[in-house]
Amino acid sequence: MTVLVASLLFVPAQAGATRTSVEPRAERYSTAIGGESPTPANPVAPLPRAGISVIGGTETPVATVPWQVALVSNGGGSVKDRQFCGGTLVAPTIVITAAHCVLDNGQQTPPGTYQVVSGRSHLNATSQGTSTAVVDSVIWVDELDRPLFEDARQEWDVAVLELASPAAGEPILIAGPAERALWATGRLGRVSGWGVTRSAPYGTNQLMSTEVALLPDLSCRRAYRKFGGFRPATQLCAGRALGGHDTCQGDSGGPLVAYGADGTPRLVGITSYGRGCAGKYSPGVYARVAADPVRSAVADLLETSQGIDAVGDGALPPAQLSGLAARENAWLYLEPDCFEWGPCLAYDVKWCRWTGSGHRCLVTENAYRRRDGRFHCSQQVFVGISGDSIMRQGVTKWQCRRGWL
Ligand code: 4AZ
Repeated sequence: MTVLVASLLFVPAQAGATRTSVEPRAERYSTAIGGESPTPANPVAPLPRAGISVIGGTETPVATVPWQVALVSNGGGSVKDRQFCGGTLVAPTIVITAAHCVLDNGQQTPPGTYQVVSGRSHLNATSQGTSTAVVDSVIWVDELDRPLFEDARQEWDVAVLELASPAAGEPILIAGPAERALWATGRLGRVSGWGVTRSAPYGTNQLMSTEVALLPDLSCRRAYRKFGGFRPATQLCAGRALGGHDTCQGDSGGPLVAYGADGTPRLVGITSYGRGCAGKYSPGVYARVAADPVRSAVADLLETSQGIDAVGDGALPPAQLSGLAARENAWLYLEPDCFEWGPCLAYDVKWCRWTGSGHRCLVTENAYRRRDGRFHCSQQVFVGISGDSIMRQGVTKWQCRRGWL
């Protein structure tokens, strides 16, 4: 096995960066000091949680998302029962997943204790696809060899696995620097996995997927203020305003993918964590894999150690937002009002209509006034959307206070 502990230089200090003063270093399991740790029978066994439910997904053949893989613990029992995380193929023998999927008490789980299952829609259909051994794993650490991923902060939730032989399926590229428009705020991404659904509290046998909107940092800053905080340097916010569609336990490590105008897929996020799953005003958190510092760290590792270019170039975004994206954009525009005017009680998109140049949506909002806690007003707002631009025709806070209904 090649010995490589790459020292990675990266673009420092984005706004909100908290730990980017350290120089992240890729640390391989095979060369990590103290890398040998006792092997738990099931390193990241999914536990059911109250009130969670991926939610809103549909059954998706792996051919639709052929980069999707499952991480499965070695041992007895069904494959489905041993699946603990998702992952994404970025080259035939390279998988990107979440750091928390391969960490146990701050130590990397020995790669010999789990396998990567690829090319398979139904986990228990063992005649489909391939099960491949993992020969090495890489996470990022600080100068004292401490993982940059910590439970309390959930930053740098990224790991790279090296497979013993090529997986089944089709690798995907990470969105490149010139492809930022593909995953601009308000665009949609597809998430997929075998994690928890409303009707399957321990995850599903069949691969599922759904669409989520790529949200501004503000949406997660607000949602995670009292829940560990949101750190946009390495985290990306995505979900649905009204909930109902989301990743959940067991989907971690899997892909968040944006699509170009011609359907070109690009990896933009890694499923990381959330405050429950699919709740209203409670988006999911993804590792921000298509922006620095994470993208350069991953790209440099793959370039240096494998000679692989895992970063895309030249994919253009769709010319228009879809109807679903329009509905989510309506919320993006109104979210600050809904929470700043008082606790947001109710928000709904009544309809969105295509006007020929964009969408026009009718939205209702209700809020309590902070000072007296009384129900204050209900307003209706029109939001017109054309491509990436959004304009609002509606009432102001002051009109609302004067009793406009
Ligand atoms: C989890 O526990 C998890 N809704 C993953 C994603 C989300 C929540 C929880 C996002 O693995």
